[in-house]
Amino acid sequence: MKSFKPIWTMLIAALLLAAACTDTKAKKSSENKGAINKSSAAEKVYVAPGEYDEFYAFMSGGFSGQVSVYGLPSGRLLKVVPVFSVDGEKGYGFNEETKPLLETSHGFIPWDDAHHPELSQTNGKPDGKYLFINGNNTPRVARIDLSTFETAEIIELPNAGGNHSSPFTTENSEYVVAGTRFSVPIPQTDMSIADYKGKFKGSLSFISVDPEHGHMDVDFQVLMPGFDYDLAHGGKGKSHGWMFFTTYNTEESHTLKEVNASQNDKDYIAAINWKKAKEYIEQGKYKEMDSEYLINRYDEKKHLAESITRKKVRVLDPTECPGVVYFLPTPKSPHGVDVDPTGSYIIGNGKLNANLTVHSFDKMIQAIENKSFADEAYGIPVLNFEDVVAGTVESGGLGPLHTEFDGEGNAYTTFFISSEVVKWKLGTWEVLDRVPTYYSVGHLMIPGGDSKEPWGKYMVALNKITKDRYLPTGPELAHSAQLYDISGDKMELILDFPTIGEPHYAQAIAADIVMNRSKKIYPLEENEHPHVTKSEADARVEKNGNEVHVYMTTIRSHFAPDNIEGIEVGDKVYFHVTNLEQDWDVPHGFSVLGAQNAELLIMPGQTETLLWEPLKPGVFPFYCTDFCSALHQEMQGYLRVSAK
Ligand code: CUK
Ligand code: CUA
Repeated sequence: MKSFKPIWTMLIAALLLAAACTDTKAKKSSENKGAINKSSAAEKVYVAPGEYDEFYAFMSGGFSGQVSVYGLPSGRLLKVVPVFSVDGEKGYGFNEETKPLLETSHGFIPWDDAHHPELSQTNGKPDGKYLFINGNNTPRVARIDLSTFETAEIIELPNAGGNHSSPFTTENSEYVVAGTRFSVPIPQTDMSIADYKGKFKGSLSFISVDPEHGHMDVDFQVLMPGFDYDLAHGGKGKSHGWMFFTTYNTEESHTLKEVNASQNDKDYIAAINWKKAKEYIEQGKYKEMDSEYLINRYDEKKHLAESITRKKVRVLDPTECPGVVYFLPTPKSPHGVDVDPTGSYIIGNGKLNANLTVHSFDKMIQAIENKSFADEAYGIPVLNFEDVVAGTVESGGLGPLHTEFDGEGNAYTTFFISSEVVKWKLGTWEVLDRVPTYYSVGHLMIPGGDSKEPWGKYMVALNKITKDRYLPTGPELAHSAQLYDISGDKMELILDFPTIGEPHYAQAIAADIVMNRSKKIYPLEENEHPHVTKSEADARVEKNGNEVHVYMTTIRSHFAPDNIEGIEVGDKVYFHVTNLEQDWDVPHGFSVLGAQNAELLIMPGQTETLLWEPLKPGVFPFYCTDFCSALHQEMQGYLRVSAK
């Protein structure tokens, strides 16, 4: 209990200060707007009409459950990819093909809180194949295929109470990790919340990614003490084979009323030797636990998602598997944990601290070899802080959260409370530069900035609060991204642009890597959808009791069939619409008056299904909802519904 009061007072002071800072900054911003060299900034972000951006940036949508895709440096919004949300624009979560993606062991859940996008990697570099993103609430990890920019898979996590420290990847995406946010009873059981301490548990999931198809599955979990697990990042280079997670609430408090969760002066960074864990798995030193979870995969040939139910998961107990987990004491509720491009330094940002703690991977290995342990926590060795710390950055800021790297030996850290980004030097720990952000920056992103070979050049601050930066839009304002040129010694703010939802984290990659993999059409001859119609001659209506299947085709600019009769009130009508086009950028849409399920948006060569249940007799029009040609407005038809 020693530091209970001071920490609590400090927390309040910090929050008050945050409010004060935001207020003064808000007033200052209009003055500050003049401080920007407008013509030089404009030139740096200007992408001439018809030209492409240099980078793709992928931003999490937070509580929107989506990912948004921007071009950098222009800040132009290119696409919104629905992941954990339904999206009427694309029919995602409404058509029969994508509904299974949102199934969980708790039923159909068309929402989640998406925090961290992470690009798949090859040799420690983003390879442009996939983008992973976590669902924080009902613990899930999604994989977006970057050849189609569509959600290809969503896996649920067993034995987890939320999923925040996720989905960070190893050097070759051998694993994508997911640490529980909250500890819960594992296995789940009905018990008193007050008995949390010592009884609740955490889990860290190691999700394997099949190199050929990208298919995910939970390879194994490491069962952990009942702390909260906040963020993670993979080792690289010399530290490849390790994964680092921050923890907080090592007091195992179940209520904030007593503010117990910030009582300890130091929490831990958990260092997991996953290569060693894998050896234990191969030796069979795991327990198989009953725990149900779903894997929902979209099959690109069948144009259809299917759910697979798993009933068991392999679990490692670190007390029975020595060498897998070590705790590195880290001051003041570490939030972000980031590993520099050489893999030598592990940076833990204690969010209630002003200084940054940098641990040395080499020193950590040395201490482990010397068996120089300070203590243990639930049978897990705790290293001596002095044995592992490489340095401290005296930042002069408040509320450090996240760090990224430019590949030139510099690190950039966000400070949420003092609303700024601080640039500092790895190895000497000296502060080189600082810039204000508007306001309350959370994560920041440098293209490739958490990989072995950052592209550098730009830094994007992802801000929670916009205040006076844009035209007001009622009580709710868009969150905001700010683009800084970091190619010189001084960071230079060059652009503000609004984001969709809360941009917790982002990733960016050189545009050509993704462009070269981007799909233009789905070949019609490869379409294996169970209800495909490959030519207009095969278009037809099949009625079986009260189930009607309409095998429909679209091509500029008509539907076949376009007059449908014989439907009765109470029927279930499935429109299986195949887009016969084989040209890039010619989707067709489909909807019908009274459709209970949004619309379809069908890509060239694809089949999608809309379920419609007519409730009234009459004649109902349907039409194409997506502009496709000069005759788009004529692309329509009629359905006749008779009383039963
Ligand atoms: S968290 Cu949002 S500022 Cu969910 Cu990555 Cu740190
Ligand atoms: Cu087809 Cu508009």
